[in-house]
Amino acid sequence: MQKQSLGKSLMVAGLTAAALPAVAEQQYNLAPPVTEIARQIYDLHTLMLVICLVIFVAVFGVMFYSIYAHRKSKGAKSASFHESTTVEIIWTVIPFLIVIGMALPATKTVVAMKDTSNADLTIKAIGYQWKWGYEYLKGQGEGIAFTSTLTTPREQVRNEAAKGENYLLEVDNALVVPVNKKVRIVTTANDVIHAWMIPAFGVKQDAIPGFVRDTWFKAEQVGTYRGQCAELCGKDHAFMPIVVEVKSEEDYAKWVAEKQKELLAKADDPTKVWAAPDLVARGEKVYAANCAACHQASGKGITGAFPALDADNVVLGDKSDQIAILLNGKGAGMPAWKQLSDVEIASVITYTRAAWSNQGKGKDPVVQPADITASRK
Ligand code: HEC
Ligand SMILES: [Cu+2]
Repeated sequence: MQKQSLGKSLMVAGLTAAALPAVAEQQYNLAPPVTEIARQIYDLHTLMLVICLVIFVAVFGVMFYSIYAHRKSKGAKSASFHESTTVEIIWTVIPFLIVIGMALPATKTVVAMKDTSNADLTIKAIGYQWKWGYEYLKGQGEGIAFTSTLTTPREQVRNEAAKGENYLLEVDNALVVPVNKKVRIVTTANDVIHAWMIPAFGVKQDAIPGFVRDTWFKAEQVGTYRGQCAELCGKDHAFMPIVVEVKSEEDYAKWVAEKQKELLAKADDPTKVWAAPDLVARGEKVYAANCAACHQASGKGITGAFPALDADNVVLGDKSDQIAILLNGKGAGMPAWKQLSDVEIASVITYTRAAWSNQGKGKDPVVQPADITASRK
């Protein structure tokens, strides 16, 4: 198949090249397939084209031959086969066979496209005006969520700057998936209908508000693949591309680990000012995991071994004293907890100040992560 530059042909047609991306290769043929389904679509496309071409040549060949060879000036007399049953049967049966011959393989592929069972990884793709949101629902990377927004600068759009290589096909956070794994994409939308399309995967699925649709792909090659929203969705329809990075299994695992760490850190932003109920809720978990073994869930401790934190002077006193004990430990029995994050320490302190009979009695009822950060120095 030829790869002719669209830019070149438009220039021949008298259009200026300035309106076109300078580098991006534009071609007539389908994108080179990277999945089994895309390959089947590609082959079907070629098969149909060849069938159409053969029919075209046969029909027009016979027609032009007849016009030429049996022309009136040569004294041709027209044959008369009006109402010939044989001819009518032939021109009914042959097209019927052709249609069946085309429909059978096409149906097989369509059925395979719809089979989203036994996926290794399930990702929800949410269409927004005008960006994509991704949530890893099931499989390796579960819990990861982010949005993916166009990064092409507007100057390039307004022709105030030269267009980059991936003009309008680049995003801040690409969807990352492992190679050779069946990835199920569940689509939905937040506002209007969008569509999730990656031509190289042979995937195009509408994302409809209030509905859930799905599709799948199994990319066979590591690389970066690009697509666009394929349903007219408003003024920035052309500005919400889709970028998928297919990584080796190892690199994917690395990416997942990094992403999960990042998300944890973000959830625990120590510079954020937390609402008291959030700190208490978080602190309750930290307490159960780290403190209850000695100080007991009731906060009453064990007489002679572990002091009660319920109605305890330190817990009801200045926050700085309690922070110091948590960071440095106390005596022989109370270990230092400096390995906990600032958010964890602040929340567990806030929890002890709000739990049991301590509620509303102490001096500093809420301790923020920033207090811990300051005390560590
Ligand atoms: C291994 C047992 C143990 C664990 C676990 C433990 N503590 Fe303690 N804690 C102690 C002991 C023992 C003391 C008393 C130390 C002393 O008086 O010298 C103490 C003292 C304290 C005090 C000071 C109480 C006072 O009256 O002086 C606070 C506050 C405290 N712990 C909070 C916590 C918190 C919060 C956690 C969880 C992050 C925790 N402790 C985990 C054993 C433990
Ligand atoms: Cu859209």
